[in-house]
Amino acid sequence: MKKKVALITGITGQDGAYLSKFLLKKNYEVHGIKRRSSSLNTWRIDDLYNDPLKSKSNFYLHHGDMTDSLSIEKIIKTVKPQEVYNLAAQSHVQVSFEQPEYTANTVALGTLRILECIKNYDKKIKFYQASTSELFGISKNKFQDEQTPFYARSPYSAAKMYAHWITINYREAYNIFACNGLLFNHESPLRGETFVTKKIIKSLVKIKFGLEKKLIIGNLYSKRDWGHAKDYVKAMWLMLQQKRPDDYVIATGKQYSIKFFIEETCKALKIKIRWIGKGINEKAINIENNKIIIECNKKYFRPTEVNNLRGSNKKALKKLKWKPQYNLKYLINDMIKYEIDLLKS
Ligand code: NAP
Ligand code: F7E
Repeated sequence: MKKKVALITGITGQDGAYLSKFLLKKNYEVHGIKRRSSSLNTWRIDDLYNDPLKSKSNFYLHHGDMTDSLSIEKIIKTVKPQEVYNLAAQSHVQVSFEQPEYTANTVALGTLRILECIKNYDKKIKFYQASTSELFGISKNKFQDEQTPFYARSPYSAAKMYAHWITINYREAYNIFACNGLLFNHESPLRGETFVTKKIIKSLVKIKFGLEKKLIIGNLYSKRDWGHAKDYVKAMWLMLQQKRPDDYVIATGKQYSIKFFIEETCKALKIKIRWIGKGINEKAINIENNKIIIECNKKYFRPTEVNNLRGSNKKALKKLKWKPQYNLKYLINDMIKYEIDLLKS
């Protein structure tokens, strides 16, 4: 049987790496768009690229950029994919306040560029859009689901809002099989270093081994619904295997604060801490040596924050038969193990 062909934008990112592995296991031919950078940006997928047994003829990379429609068009026409997973983005919420125009260009217009190419070149291509729980912003609902109203709280969220609606519009206007995955935060050992979970784990592991003195953090009290990226890429694929295109919330339904995530990481690393102070002066002391190891800094607070996210995965459970396999404890231990192995090597 002929192999299915998938094209992934953002293949060098966290989700791109997990999705590539997932699709290669399903015997897909996987193509990815990577942007040119002065230093190598393929460390997350080097094992796929270099391993001749797994990927000799199934894994290909192409230079392109979400801001450059010529490159996107050329790649889609050359690769002739049956499925396109649009994961590329300036994906950091705080950075989007510093680079709002670039964020909009990559995230909002980048999505339009791909959809327009699908519309003009081959309307049978199935399209997955990496939508996000950030669209819910300051929701008062205890759980956010597919019916919860949106409220953008950052340039990132506003750009993703455009991408979300243009995906729905191209589905309705041109009958394209286009789906939005409203994914809640998902993490892994391959998470980017400036996202809060990776930052906490990396820093506390180094503190444990005496290689760093302090973790400097922002808002301890925002709450997130954190899952494992391994689970979430499966949901992306499942959306494109359904009879009809639709939009789905992907979440665990559990919610924890940043402070709780720090406490659980400390427990796993056997670092005993005590919190002192309030607000921006809140700190954590290592009970064993009385040293301050965690401090807050205004620098990491956002102009507008999303305080409270918790998703309802009922629709995904029912229609996609998707269920998360990994809990927060597994996630933390998986991330810690990766950092320790990295230090050892
Ligand atoms: P990530 O690790 O930040 O990866 C982003 C990818 O986009 C990287 O491959 C990056 O390339 C690429 N990229 C950035 N700007 C580009 C441009 N102008 N042209 C081409 N490629 C570009 O993000 P992720 O965590 O894997 O997330 C994947 C997608 O899901 C993103 O769209 C994100 O916004 C969305 N999302 C993520 C979460 C989450 O919790 N992880 C939740 C909901 C939605 P470089 O490697 O060169 O930087
Ligand atoms: O922040 C707080 C921060 O940057 C989580 C992206 O993948 O998920 C991600 O966006 C929370 C926020 O992720 C620090 O204020 C405290 O409340 O890890 P984050 P995010 O903003 O939720 C969504 C679903 C996406 O779509 C995005 O692409 O943690 N926080 N102290 C901090 N955050 C960071 N980064 N650094 C801190 O020092």
